Amino acid sequence: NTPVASQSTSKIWKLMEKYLPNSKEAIQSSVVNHVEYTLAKTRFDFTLLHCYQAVSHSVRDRLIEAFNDTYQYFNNKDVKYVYYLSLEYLIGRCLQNALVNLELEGQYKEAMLDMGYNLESVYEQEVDPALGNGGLGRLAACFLDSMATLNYPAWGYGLRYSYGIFRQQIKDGYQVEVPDYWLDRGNPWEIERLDVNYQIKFYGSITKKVEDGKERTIWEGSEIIVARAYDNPIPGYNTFNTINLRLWRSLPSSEFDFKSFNQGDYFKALESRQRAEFITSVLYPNDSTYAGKELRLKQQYLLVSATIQDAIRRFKKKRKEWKEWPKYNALQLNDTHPALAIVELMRILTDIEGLEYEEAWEVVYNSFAYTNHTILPEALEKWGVELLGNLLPRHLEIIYNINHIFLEKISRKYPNDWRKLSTLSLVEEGTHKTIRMANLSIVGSHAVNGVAALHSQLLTTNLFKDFYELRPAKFQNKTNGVTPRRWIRCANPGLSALLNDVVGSDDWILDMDILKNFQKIADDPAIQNRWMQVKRQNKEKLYWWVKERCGVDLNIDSLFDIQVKRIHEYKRQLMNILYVIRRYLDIKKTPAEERRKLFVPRSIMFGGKAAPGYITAKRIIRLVNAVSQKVNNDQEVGDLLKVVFLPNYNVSNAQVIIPASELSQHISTAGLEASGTSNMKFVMNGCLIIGTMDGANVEIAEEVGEENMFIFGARVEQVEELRNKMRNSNYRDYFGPRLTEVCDAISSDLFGYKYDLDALLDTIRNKNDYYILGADFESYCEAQQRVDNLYRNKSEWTKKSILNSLRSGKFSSDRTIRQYAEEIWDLEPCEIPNPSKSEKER
Ligand code: OAK
Repeated sequence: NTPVASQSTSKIWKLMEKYLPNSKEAIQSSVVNHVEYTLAKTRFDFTLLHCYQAVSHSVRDRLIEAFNDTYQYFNNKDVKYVYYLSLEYLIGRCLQNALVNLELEGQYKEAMLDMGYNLESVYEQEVDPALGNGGLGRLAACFLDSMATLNYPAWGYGLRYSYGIFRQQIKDGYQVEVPDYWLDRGNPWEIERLDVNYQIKFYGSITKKVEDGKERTIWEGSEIIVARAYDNPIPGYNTFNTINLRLWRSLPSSEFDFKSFNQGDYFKALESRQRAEFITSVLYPNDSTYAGKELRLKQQYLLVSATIQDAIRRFKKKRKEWKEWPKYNALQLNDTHPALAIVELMRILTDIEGLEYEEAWEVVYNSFAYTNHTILPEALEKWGVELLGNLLPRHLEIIYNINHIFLEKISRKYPNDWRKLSTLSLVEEGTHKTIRMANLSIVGSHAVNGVAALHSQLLTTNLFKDFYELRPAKFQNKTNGVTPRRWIRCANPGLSALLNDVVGSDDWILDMDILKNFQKIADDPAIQNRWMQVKRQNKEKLYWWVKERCGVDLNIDSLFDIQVKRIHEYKRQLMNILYVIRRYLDIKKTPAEERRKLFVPRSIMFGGKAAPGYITAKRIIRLVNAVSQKVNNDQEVGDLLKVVFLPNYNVSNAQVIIPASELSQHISTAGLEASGTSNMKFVMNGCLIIGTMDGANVEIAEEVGEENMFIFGARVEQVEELRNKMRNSNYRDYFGPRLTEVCDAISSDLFGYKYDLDALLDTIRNKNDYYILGADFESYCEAQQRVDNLYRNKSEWTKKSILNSLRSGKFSSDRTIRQYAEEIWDLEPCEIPNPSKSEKER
């Protein structure tokens, strides 16, 4: 890092002070230049893929200008940063999003059309970076968009997995997982930072040394690898601010194999280099379940250690006192996955920087905050002490230390309360002793939040009750949100144009709450008509998508009824498909001439991935496909009922599916879905929800009005009692005849696959029906009847659709991020001056 001589610096500054112009000609020449000089393709022969790559590079050039200026400006202003730490980011495709946020989509569309390319086909060339499982990863991506848009000084930190979540194929009705090597055509968006590398240590031993009467601990790792930074610019909308998502990739370090090379074992040395690269190779494909594998712990520590080192390097450049750290840094833990960051910062402060334990704790405690994303017990991370102590011996020691000091305080406050002591402890005793990462996260953070009002309340009354009683002020709620840029502006251009006309500007993109002022349009027949036209166009797009991928011909006039999310028992896709069968049996029982009077034609679609080892979830997919095969080929039923499984649900497919949907299902057992975020996307896009009073559905009902949703099922307070009732009775008694008949039909082999499907049904027939499908089924059927009744009245349906959309303002992630910034991070926005329009229009 040799400084450049000041004279040449000013020369360079002169050369760099001009920004890329945005005229059609300038865009075209930058694209063509990239075809020739970046891709080394001839102008006379380049494919659509090359076109996508060149266009992306030309957009990236613009992002880089803004990105470098942004952090330079933040640095000059000496601002406080938030560091968002997450093992997952589901950012989705970048090109359209970047163009929309830079407000250049129109210019690029025209420039490309002039060169003979349709920009939408160019978009389709992009792979969807899928470095996450589901809700938690997508939330992180929405948050980055809002942090950039609202000009917050922020950094996202994560891992650059070579393989994202698997691609889901359906073969003979079963899910098949195909590896997602998403980088095989390169990634024009990322910037590899050859000069940003940090050493990461594993294993080894600790020694204690006494220096000047003070004990010092030295941890010597026996395996050393390197984490290298890959930067991904995240542009804000309607601002020049562009922030960074920094993803780490593991690489071998020269120190790592020094020994083996010296011992002359060449192949062994190469093997160990490959092991280092393997760490960031694969994303663990489990959603809300804990795997407990050493490789996963290595991933977590790599993220944590590299990020903390990076943050410290930045902090030290300003040479501030350690006690000033919390004034300049907020660290947000996206669930417990990066919780070791608390311990890593403690280790560096005490072992390396020489701070006293209490001083270090002040620094750590006041900068960290933790978000919980689930109360499912199977998701709670608990690392075995042997595993943790072997991989990170010093970290385990520090955890014991934190726990010791914490429990001492507890026993002073609650003498002889052994129950409290054992529930609050960071250590779970037993034959297999473990470290509870949630307890560590709570103890080490000054703020803890849930992701919807109901969820946050359940944290304080159930899962974290004792912690809440200890420090109630620490516990907060931050209801999730989603970005209207990707989920309306990009995904639903028709609706965006309509909203622009209604509002008279596109101000709603930054302020969704203003839509509330236009509720009177919901009754306007002309608007209703246009609203229906937009929905129909979106349905047509999905129609072709389904025809091409599933070979099913849907009736565009049928009600598009959709449930897309990870497949999980608590989300109750099983209840949905059992109802589909109920409907099928009812149609078959009805005389042909009465069928159309009694049943609204429906196209019921399911989509979502099952974790590869989750057998019950895979059987649910098998059942959906078995029903689909039977029903879709039944001539008698025709277009009254179609059932489709939409393969490989991901962000880019969601952008087609959500705007086309009319009814969407969010039907988890009350209390089990922390928030849900697709429910918000559906509502924004004018979709009606059939759902339980769970997660953010409760707040959606508050905003849009219960009369504009189809709410059913047991409330949270009733669930336990229903479970107890069922435990002592035969399933035939509490299922009732309608659900029993459905189960009997499946067991009679009506749909084939008897072995798998009986095993699936046994999860509700003989395993106590933990998710209370049996108890909620009748109320679900009634809600479905209300759906049919309303859909017959197009105008009433459309009115509710409009109101859903106009009242969804609360669920913009802009609102959520403002709350985090003000109530947890204590963070001020910092907007960089926008280079003048005249400069850019040259
Ligand atoms: C994933 C792994 C471990 C723990 C939680 C998750 C997760 O994805 N949780 C989901 O987070 C979303 C964002 O907060 C919520 O909307 C979902 O309800 C929740 O299941």
